[in-house]
Amino acid sequence: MGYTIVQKIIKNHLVSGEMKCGEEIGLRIDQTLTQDATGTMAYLQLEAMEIDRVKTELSVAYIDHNTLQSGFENADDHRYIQTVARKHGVRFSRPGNGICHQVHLERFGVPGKTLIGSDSHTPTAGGIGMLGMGAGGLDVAVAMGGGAYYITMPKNIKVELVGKLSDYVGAKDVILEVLRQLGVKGGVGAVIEYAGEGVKSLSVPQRATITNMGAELGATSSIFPSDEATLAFLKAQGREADYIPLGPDADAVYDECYTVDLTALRPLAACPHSPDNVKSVSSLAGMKVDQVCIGSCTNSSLADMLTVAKILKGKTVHPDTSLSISPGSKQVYTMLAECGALADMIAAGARILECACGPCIGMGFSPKSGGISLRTFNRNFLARSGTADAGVYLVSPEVAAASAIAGVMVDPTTLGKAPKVKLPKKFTINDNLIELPASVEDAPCVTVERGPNIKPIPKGEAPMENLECELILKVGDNITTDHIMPAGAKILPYRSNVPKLSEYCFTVCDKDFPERAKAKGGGIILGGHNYGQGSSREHAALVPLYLGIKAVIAKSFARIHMANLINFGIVPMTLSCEDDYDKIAEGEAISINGFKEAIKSGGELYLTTKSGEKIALNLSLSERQREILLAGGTLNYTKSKS
Ligand code: MIC
Ligand code: SF4
Repeated sequence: MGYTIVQKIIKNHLVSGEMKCGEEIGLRIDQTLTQDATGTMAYLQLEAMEIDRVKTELSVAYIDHNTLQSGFENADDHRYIQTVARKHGVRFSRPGNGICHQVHLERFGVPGKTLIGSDSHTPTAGGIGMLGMGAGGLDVAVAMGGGAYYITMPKNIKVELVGKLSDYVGAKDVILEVLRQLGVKGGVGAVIEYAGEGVKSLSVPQRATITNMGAELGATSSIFPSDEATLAFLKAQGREADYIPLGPDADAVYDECYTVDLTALRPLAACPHSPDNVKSVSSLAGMKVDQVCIGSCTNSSLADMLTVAKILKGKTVHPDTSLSISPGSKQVYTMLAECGALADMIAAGARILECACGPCIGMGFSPKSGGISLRTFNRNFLARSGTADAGVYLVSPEVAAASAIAGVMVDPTTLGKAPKVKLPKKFTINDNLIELPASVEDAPCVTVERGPNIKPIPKGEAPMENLECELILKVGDNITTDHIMPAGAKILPYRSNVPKLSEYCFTVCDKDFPERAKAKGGGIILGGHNYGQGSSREHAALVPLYLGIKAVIAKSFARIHMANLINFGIVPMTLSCEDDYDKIAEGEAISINGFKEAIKSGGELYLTTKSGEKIALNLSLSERQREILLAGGTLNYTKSKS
């Protein structure tokens, strides 16, 4: 039996476990990336593990999320990351160089290699045939130290692309269609491989838009073959030496197969508040639009930006609509300026932002009360934009630009012939904002600078023999990490300050939660399906840990969040019978006898409510994960092993 693309990469990087679907496997990691909102924690943990120099082929620290700097906090964190990177052998991508995933694709991604990043959209690298996976900062720190990265051996989903995209239909519409078909849980436990004749017609940045938003399917990763389009992209980046051809074997077997007919596809939009709430743009046409934001790691490539510039050229943004544009990288920004497209955007009235995440993570540009915002981004979770009652629609750059001019949602296929953009064969290459680390000899002389914003990381504790506490919060399905630990301009500056962050924990769902958790000394949380979907932020585990949360019971967990809970010693358990969810009420006192023993032995586990109801729980964990929980988290575990 032949191998799929991902199976080939896994086979070449396997350090432990068997390639059997559902089994835990350990992978050698070639490259890592961090961004600043998760990076401080990752490097604090690297230091705590006493790793002097990273052992990967390449590790890069990006500054792209917290660039508003409305106080000293972000600048403190940036300086810490810069100096710690310099000392420990990590390249540093300075603020202004662009969004981690876009820059990594342009300058560092290599087909056939493995990459983990402390950001859930690391699978963007799958656009270049690289196995990119989002991970918690602690897992990235372990990988920087040469340790393996552990995942569950995924199943393989094939998405066959047939035909060719029509005018005004883009890569965003392809992934929105996949989201429509599979839903936000459809990729859990799986990798998505794109195949079929339609692949050829898609450029690497288009492919990267699709693999980027594979994160919204809950997939472990998404990947395209490495072919002529990959070679052309690498050539344009002056990196053809990194090219290898890579595709599945002819007899590769997939667990599930889906088809997307590119020719039949029409512009789509993900409606509030979930990326899989997909409708046709034509059905929404005419809806008043208050704001349009173009950019993010999903749609900020040169081709996307040039298309937008062509649509805007000679026009003016509607008076009732505000348009922001953030190019994805310094390379894109520079090339837009060089060819004059930037002038067309400015002339049309676009508000040009720096090349960073910006509005995507609520760093400015929040919509008005009850406003409608069209965004070329990847997430439209409740309150993520910074305005809790705003409605965010995720659309392609074509829909976004056309709607910004009209002031209402426009189906661009009604506008006649689409503008054609021609990409240069060679891109402008200038890596002057990527700082190389100090040499091994000079590294000991580098002083790591720590500002007052950087507070110690809370420590996990070994589990109690028996657990007696309160069910302190009960939430529903698809709770995102933006619910658990919101981001945005007011909160993001405290990513290195867990005590301060804790004041905002779960406030999207329940504004009294932080106070209640503090007063009661913590407890247990009960969730529905796909608990913890979305970002890789380990703060969604660290902050509950700080508030005394000992365990989370859910119908099912999202992959990265479950790994983060275990890393910090919070025990993730599932309900053996989903209907039991209704039998436990918030505020109820509960007990779990033999809690520690069950973690040790893997035996059965029962929760007893005060009213005497007995509820069966599952702890489906690997031996390694049990040991981590018994040690009170990965830091303690790693120390005990060394
Ligand atoms: C996101 O898009 O939600 C983020 C912000 O990039 C997160 C990381 C973070 O919370 O810092 C992610 O996707 O992992
Ligand atoms: Fe940044 Fe948004 Fe991409 Fe997250 S999804 S990395 S916030 S641009």
